[in-house]
Amino acid sequence: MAEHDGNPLVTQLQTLHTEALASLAHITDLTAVDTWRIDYLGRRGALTQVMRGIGTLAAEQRPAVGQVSNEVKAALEAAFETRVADIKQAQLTRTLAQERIDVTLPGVPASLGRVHPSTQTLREIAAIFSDMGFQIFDSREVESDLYNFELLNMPPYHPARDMWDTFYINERVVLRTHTSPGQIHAMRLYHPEPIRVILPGMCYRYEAITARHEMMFHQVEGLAVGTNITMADLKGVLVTFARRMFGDNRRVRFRCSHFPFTEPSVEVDMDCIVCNGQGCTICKHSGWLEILGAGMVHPQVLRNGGYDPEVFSGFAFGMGPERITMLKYGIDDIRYFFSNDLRFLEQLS
Ligand code: FA5
Repeated sequence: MAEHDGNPLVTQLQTLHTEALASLAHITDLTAVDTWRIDYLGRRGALTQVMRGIGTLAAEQRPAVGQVSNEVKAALEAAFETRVADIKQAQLTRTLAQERIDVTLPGVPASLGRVHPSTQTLREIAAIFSDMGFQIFDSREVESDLYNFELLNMPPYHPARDMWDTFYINERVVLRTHTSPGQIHAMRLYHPEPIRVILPGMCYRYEAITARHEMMFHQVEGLAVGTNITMADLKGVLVTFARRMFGDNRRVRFRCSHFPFTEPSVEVDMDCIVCNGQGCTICKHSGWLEILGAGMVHPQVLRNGGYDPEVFSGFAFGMGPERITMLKYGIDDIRYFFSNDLRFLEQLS
């Protein structure tokens, strides 16, 4: 460039070159370096401004000054590229130093899905009854008032309806409060053949949630209809169930009760698994824990299902798998089942 000294444009270009390189040397981040590029090399940048002056020179001066300006431009562009590469490299070095991976740290365990405790109990119950010849019958969760109450011997305004606090969809449709309406569906489907089914499923009650009561819980209904079925069959089936579910030495007792759809009706207790019948806080010092409601199918219910009560008889029972799981594993609050707390769910699988 020395041969062009004296031309004011060349001097300007040389000054610009020195200044630009000096300011680039202080830049350490990518945003600032881009601003530098716009300031010096952009369409309205300092170099472009100076280069515009070339047009005003005498024709014979233009090629030489033009060449100088191109050299300055190429030098600044190269300096820019080098600076960007340096900044990126410095950033990478910093990141690598800061985010060093400690390969000796323990890995993050992969969480595996599990079967929900209620489903496990439902499967266990189903396996026990299937060994006794019961098949699974699925019934609907949204029921008519007719099936949930009337055909089970509870006409409108019958006081026994108060036993089941009900979610009404409308005047005639409810969320089933128990699995018993499935009895009528099964009977109407199979009559006059004999029946041996269990009906597992979700039930809903409009009641206050407590440690023993949920609004949404499972039940497993059992129903056997045939000729010569007696209370002894019911007892045999339920004692077998209790011993398979809770252990061979379990004692079971039948207590008088009342359900409008069974006659006679019983509630079935098992000796307390916590204190072995000695009396403790879990069994309220009675030595016994209630496990289900049951009875002989009421003649009117048999009739509603299409069976002649003079020829057919049957037994039915209804149990709550969550309560059974609570008894089996000493769980003191039913709310754990549907609150999705992994600390609870992981303990039971
Ligand atoms: C009934 O629902 C009758 N349908 C059972 C029955 C069937 C009797 C066939 C005779 C013949 P109960 O309301 O007692 O009965 O409920 C039966 C079981 O469901 C209870 O023993 C309990 O284990 C469970 N259960 C009832 N209400 C709740 C609730 N709010 N939360 C959790 N489990 C419940």
